Amino acid sequence: ARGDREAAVLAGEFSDIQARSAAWKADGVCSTEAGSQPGNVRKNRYKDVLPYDQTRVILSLLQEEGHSDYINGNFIRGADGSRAYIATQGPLPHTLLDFWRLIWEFGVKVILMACREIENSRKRCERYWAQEQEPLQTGLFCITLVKEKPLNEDIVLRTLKVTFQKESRSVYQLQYMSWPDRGVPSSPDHMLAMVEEARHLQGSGSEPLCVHCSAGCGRTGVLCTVDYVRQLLLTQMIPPDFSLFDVVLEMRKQRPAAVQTEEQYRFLYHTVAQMFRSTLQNASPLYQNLKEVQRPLSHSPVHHQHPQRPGPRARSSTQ
Ligand code: PTR
Ligand code: PTR
Repeated sequence: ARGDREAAVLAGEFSDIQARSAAWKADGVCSTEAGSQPGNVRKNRYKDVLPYDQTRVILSLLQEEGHSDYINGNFIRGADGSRAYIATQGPLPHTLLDFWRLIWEFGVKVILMACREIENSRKRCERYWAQEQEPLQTGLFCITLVKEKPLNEDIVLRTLKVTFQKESRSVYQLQYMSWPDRGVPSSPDHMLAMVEEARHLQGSGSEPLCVHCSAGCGRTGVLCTVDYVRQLLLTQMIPPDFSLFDVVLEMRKQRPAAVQTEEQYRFLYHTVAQMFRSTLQNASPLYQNLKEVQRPLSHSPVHHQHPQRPGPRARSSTQ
């Protein structure tokens, strides 16, 4: 019965999130002008997933050479308020160059990829990385594969060398191979390992992580949220009124459909609960105050007090 209640609460929260996202679009808080411009329409993988103007990534590199500033991607703020993530779609054949302009311009060191090139017999992402003996050239960028190895059964780690105008940089790519779109990974552990490895590779740099799947929404939103909460836990910055609901809502305000399905929201809830538990198990005295915030992970205990709740109509979907 507890599980049923929990599922009902999470379903209610998720439908609130969807109602709020829809309202932001309707009243222009989140607009999608740039993505609808005639020259940009064909750069969107899915015509119903356009980046919000308010947070969209604007490219300047190579603009003078006549390339546009547009890519279907959004900045998402991290736990410390900085531009911690770039959430973007899996590149198309004709946006490969834009993708590498983005990686280069924003100094991205680590790319997290949560889809495969082909899923359900449909192309989901153009291969933008190189294979052994097969460098990839796009515009002035040359990409070679330095190393490829499994991180665990679900994840591959590639080390790429990217050269642009005589300068070379290493870029790491972690690809989650078995996470169905609209679905969830089979367990949180490998995904958590992916996020940990990404942060390890990132080192002390403050460049954004580039996170993408096919649309750059559902799975991408899950990964960004997990990393966000991990950073909160690591820096011991869990706010007293922490709620997953608020974190996901913030993601949604910055990238359309971030965390796309109720199942993904439920999965996140359990993953985050697990992260809190293991933090507490390894608790140093400094973490003791976290015991206070472990319970109200879900927003519902203070449902009626939230100042920005949608009206009772949205809430009644919980019943
Ligand atoms: N129009 C597409 C759809 O059929 O749902 C857009 C879409 C595709 C949205 C995949 C999300 C998708 O999942 P993800 O963001 O995890 O790639
Ligand atoms: N085409 C997909 C779907 O309908 O499920 C993807 C999608 C979902 C696109 C939701 C946009 C969405 O908007 P919102 O952010 O309001 O949920």
